[in-house]
Parts: sequence; C-alpha cells; structure tokens
Amino acid sequence: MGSAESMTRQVLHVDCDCFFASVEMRDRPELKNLPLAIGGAKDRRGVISTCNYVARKYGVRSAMPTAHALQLCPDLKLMPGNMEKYRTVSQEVMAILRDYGSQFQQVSIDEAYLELPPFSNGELVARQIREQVEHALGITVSIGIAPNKFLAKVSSDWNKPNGQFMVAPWEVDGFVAALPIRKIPGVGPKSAEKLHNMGIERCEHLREFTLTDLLNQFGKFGKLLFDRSRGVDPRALSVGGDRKSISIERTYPEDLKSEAEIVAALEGLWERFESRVAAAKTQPQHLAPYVKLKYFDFQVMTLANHELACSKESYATLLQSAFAKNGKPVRLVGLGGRLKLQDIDQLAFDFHFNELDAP
Ligand code: TTP
Ligand code: MG
Repeated sequence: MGSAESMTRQVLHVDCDCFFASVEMRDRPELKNLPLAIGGAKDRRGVISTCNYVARKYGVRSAMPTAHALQLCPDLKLMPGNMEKYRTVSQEVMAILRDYGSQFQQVSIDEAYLELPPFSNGELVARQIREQVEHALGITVSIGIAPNKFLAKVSSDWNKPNGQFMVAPWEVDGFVAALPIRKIPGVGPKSAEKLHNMGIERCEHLREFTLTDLLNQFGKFGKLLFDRSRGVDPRALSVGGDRKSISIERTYPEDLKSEAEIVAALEGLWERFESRVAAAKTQPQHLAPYVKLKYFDFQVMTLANHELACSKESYATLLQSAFAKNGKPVRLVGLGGRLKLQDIDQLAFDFHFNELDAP
C-alpha cells in the first residue's frame, strides 16, 4: 500500500512523436505521406536517428544501419538532419511544458516529466498540452498520465503517436501485472534474457520472487525489479538543485554599490567558474546561466535566462539586470550554470547526435 501522498501524485511523461522527422515534415509537408528517415548515408555506414510512422510500417527503426533500412524500404527518403533546428524546437516544446507542472524535468531532447499539483485533472491537462504544442509548433506529442514516473513513461508509449493514456491509481495493479518485463526502463536485452530463462515474461511473474531472491540474482537492480513489478517508483522529479548545477560565489569585504563594481567582480569570478565547469567534465553549452546576488540585508535574488549561452558576456548581462532590479548594496555575487539535460539517457542521445552532426 502506498501512502496517501503517493496515491495522489499525478506525473505526466511527455514525449514528442518521431521528433526529428516531425520537424522535417512540418517544414516540408509534402514529405508527410512518404517514408522518411533522418540519418547518415548508407555509403558512409550511417545509422538511422529516427523515422516517421510511415517508415516504421516497413520495420525501419532508430539506431538501425541505413543500409539495412533501405533494404526494408527501398523508397525511404533519407535526410541528413539539422541538430540546431531540433534543439531550437526542443527548447520551444520545453518552454510550453514548464508552465503546466508544479515541477518539471527534461530528460532528453524530446521528453520531459511534469508533476501536477494535487487534484489536477491530468487527462485534461494532457489534452491541453497536446493541443497547444501542435498549434504553436506544428508537431505532435504523446503523453502518459500516472501516479509515478515509471508508469507515466510506460503510458506515454501506449497511444503513440499523437495520443495519451492514463493509469489511474486503482488501475495500477492490473496494468503492471500484465506488463512485459522489457517495458521496465533499465531492462535491456541481457537482463530480459536472464529473466526469460527464469520463466519471467511479465511483471506478475516477477512478483513471485522475494526481494532476497532478486537481490541475489541481480544485485541492486533486483530492488528496482521488485518495486517496478508492483508499480512502485518513489523517484521524485529532479528539478535542479546543487548536484544538477555548478556554481561559485564570493562574499566581498566591502559591499558593492554600483553596476560597474558588480561587473568588475565578474572578472575575478569568471576564471574560477570556467575551471569549475571543466572539472565537472561538462561543457558550457550544456548549462543555462544564472546569477545570484545577496544584498547587505541578506536578502537573496537570483536571475536566470535559459535562452542565453553560458558565456562571460551573458553573466555580465544577467548581473546588470539583477543589480538594476533594486540597486541595493551587494555583499555576495554568485555565478551558476544549471545542467540543461539531467538524465543519463542523454549519453546515448549524444552519441547518435554526434554522428548526425559530423560533416
Ligand atoms: P525518441 O523519443 O526515442 O524517438 P522519436 O521521438 O523519434 O520517436 P517516438 O515517436 O517513438 O518517440 O527519440 C527522440 C529523438 O532522438 C529522435 O527523433 C531522434 C533522436 N534519436 C537518435 O538520434 N538516435 C536514437 O537512437 C534514438 C532512439 C533517438
Ligand atoms: Mg520521441
């Protein structure tokens, strides 16, 4: 039994439909009814990044070698892709989604979780989001609505493309029981094979094993299997916080009283910030800049701008605007960068993107 709180959670998982292909079909509607794939050329041993739903009927899939895709579908229209355009559309999608949740977590270029405030009508919110995204951006998304992240993620796939699916709290048990184990995020081909060899096909079979059994067989992963097979996923949305951002700050011996003094302070901070970013093995383009000012009276103000690059010039602009908001003497200045993408899923995506970006 979950606590009252966990029973009333409403989590949305929003995932764009054949994202890169959707953007291209929007910009060239004549492609809509043709089998379309974004990916590297056959003669350069390219792979498919994604394809539209027409191409999927032929069996074309993401990560498939282009040569194989062309065997399955000789008429496949292949496009090289334009990452910059997709990143821009992604930011536009996320800007719309952010406003709908009490919490928001982007997990890859085309998907995000939203936590709704208690007593929201999740199905209605999902419908509104889908309409707004389609109307404003000309692409469609699919949405899962459920009491936790795991179930929301599974559900967003249920009525794809351009659909939504809700698992109500009282439906969780039956829904999960029938779920094939491959649907549990984290269960890849290897663990699936091992589970199948143990006679486990669906979550209901997993439930016959004790936690100790599963821990013995799968180590820590066993706990995840135990939980998910019962529809349990306690993970909160990761919405920034210290681990998801990089920052430095400095308190000055004397309060800074003018814009010029604040901008001069940036000179002293910037190098430290840059080396902190490098030490975190991340790149400025993965960070959205924010600044923090603490005033003589210990009041704190932060200012962020997701549109800006993480450059010294951006911080100067942000510091100037922050200072201009009330002009009080400042005792501390901080620079921060919030990681734009927060899940390990991103590693896999980056791999394919790099391939796509290559000349
Ligand atoms: P996905 O959401 O996995 O796929 P999709 O949006 O194309 O299709 P679906 O309707 O099933 O959600 O990935 C989002 C984008 O990430 C996708 O459009 C292209 C890119 N991508 C790759 O470049 N390589 C890959 O292997 C995958 C899976 C995705
Ligand atoms: Mg998608």
